Amino acid sequence: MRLSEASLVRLPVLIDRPVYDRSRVTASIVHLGLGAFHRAHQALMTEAVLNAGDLAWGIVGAGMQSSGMRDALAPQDGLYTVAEVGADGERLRVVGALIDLVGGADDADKIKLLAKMSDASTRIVSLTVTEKGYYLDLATGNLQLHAPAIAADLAHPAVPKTILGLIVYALRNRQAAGIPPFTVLSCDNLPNNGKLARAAVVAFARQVDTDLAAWIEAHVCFPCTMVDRITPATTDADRAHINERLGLEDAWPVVTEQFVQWVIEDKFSLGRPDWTKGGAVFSDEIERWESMKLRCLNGAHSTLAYLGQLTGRETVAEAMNLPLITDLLDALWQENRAVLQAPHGVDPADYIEQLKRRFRNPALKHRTAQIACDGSQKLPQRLLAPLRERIAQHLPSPAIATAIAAWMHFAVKAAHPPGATLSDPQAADILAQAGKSTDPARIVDHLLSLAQLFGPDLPTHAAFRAELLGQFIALARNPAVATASQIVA
Ligand code: CS2
Repeated sequence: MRLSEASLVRLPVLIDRPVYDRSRVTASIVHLGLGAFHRAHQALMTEAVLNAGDLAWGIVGAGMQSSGMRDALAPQDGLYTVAEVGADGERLRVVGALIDLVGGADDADKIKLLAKMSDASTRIVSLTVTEKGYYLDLATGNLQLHAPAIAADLAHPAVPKTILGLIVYALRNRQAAGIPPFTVLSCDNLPNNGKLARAAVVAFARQVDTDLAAWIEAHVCFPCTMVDRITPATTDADRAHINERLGLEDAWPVVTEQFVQWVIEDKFSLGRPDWTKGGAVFSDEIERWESMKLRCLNGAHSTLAYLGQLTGRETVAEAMNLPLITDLLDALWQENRAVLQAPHGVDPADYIEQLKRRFRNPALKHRTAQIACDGSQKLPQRLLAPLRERIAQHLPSPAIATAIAAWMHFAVKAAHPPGATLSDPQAADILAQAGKSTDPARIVDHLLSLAQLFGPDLPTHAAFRAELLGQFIALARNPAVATASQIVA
């Protein structure tokens, strides 16, 4: 029997479920990018608000790419299970915060979504669309005006498909109807995510109507947030195990760790839920929280993912058993700490010890291949930002250089033999550069020439280039690391 409102009574008593009347909840948050992460993080914090009796904050969840999530959850009345797992067991809860679901990529879905966003009932539009969903050139901060999806949204305002088109056209409808704007809440792993979201939205709006762009700049709030919860893609084994415990069928449960953190800048124009009920923190120190998390957690994750891929480690926990990787992570954290401004009250040493425990979580099957995706979108804020700060202080960065070299080997392996794929929005450019030569110095120079990734400064920095090349060659010669056999090192 399927999990649903009607079947909730059959759940084993120890499994948490909504304690509020879902039919009385108002749908005032539209969430774009309905994946596992949102459901394990912001939706769960919102569930705590609803459970505490404030029914003004239900979520309408929208998948941006496909209707898969809606098709899985609609027959369940939007209900789904979160399994929080750790070495000492697991806790299951059924979450009711998603009170409506709007489709996928079809025109009809997007028209419905635009209408809901334009409606006065929508007070917050939150986002988890990954780095590439903002269509920003991360090296320059410019909007990718020529990206086909952006060009299509500028040409077809009635059926926008990107977050930028949806937000700008919904705000235009609201402005025309005299409805105040919603707050745009970015929950993606980008530094100053609210500021980047604002820059992308305003740049898109300028192409539509400069008055509208000015109105957005003057009236729309874009709070910054730091989000953290390691949430791998759900596997069939997860599904089978959870369904057995539920005694009901949940088509798309979420498995996540026990740790959760959400730090939010308190800047909302139409009110907000009291997410502190779920453990969130409102703070003015977002930049420090974000950069510590992006560099220490995500930077280590990417390092571990590329080296894990090169050493045949399928999961993060497996990679944490390899001294080659853990030694490198220790060195990487040292390099980060030298330029880190931690939030007040946080001891970076404790934070890093906690990260090690989280990465070793034996109950999470977090695939290195998943984290290795979209490197071009992740390296700038995770590895290149601390690198640039160290360069400015004339400090060498062998660990960061090794991490970048590991990404380069990962790209070269994907380019040999030609025809292989790389999951990255810039795959074509990366593979073209990675496949041009078999000589280490040339490979490093070709890949460094990717200006959207490395900017104008890094390729011309002789000391950094030498450090990177040295680490690239060292990895090619390391017998534990399987690099492309074509490389003549
Ligand atoms: C990971 C993140 O896939 C990735 O790039 O580094 O999704 C990471 O698990 C989360 O940011 C943890 O909060």
